[in-house]
Amino acid sequence: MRRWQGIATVLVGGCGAAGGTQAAAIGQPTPWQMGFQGAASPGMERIDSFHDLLLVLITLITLFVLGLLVYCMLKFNEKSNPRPSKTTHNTLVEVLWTAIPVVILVVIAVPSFKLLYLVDEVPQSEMTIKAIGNAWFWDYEYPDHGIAFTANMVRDKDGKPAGKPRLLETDNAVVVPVNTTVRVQTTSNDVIHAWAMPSLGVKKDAVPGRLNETWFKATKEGMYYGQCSELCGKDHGYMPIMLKVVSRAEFEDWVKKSKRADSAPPAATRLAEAARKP
Ligand SMILES: [Cu+2]
Repeated sequence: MRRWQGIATVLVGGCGAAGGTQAAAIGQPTPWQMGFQGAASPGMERIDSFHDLLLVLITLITLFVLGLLVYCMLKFNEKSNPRPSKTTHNTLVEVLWTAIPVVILVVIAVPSFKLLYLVDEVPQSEMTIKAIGNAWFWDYEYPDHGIAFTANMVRDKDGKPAGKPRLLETDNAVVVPVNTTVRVQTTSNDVIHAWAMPSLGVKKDAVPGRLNETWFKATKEGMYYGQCSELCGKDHGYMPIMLKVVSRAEFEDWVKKSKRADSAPPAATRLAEAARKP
């Protein structure tokens, strides 16, 4: 039934469903979801609107080309046009089919580059989290707060809490305050992984021996789920990312509690030692 509901939504919703006008769940995927997950950061909102712009453009271009093809097939087939014209050039048409695609490309390029720089350049950040990929789990560090922990996936055999998404829940969540610019640094202890959070528009490779960075500013409180997004080995699909966006007061509480808990920085030490080696 759900399957047919999904198909019906696509047929009725048309471009709108794929374009994200349909209310998509924030923070996690839903069955038969067609568009992106709901946006909860300025970066993802811009990615959404850029996607919508491209969808409109590509739909108009496709319909236009289809119209031309149908027109040519009807008007210039052998029956309706037995004596074809020998015309080989038409200056106006040639100028148009050069100039119009250039204008379309410029219309695409301007928001594209704006978006590229928006997501690429980390603005003045208020805090940093470091995600360190391992085969197959994530280590996290909060250098500003002196917190470090490991997050492992909650497996079915460990008793998944009811109502929680399967294969996306971890034993420890990354916690960040709402409306705060967070710098995310990614690296890896073994192979290439990627730290990705769809609703926040974040995806960054975690490469051994290299420190990559990106950023996000979550605008809505709640639970967000992501996954390692670089094929990294046999358990690639089992190293999810769980991120909890809370109020600033709750975040401060969490920091206090986490500091009290014994959280020896496993990966930090290993990385620092590796960096010191010549
Ligand atoms: Cu991975």
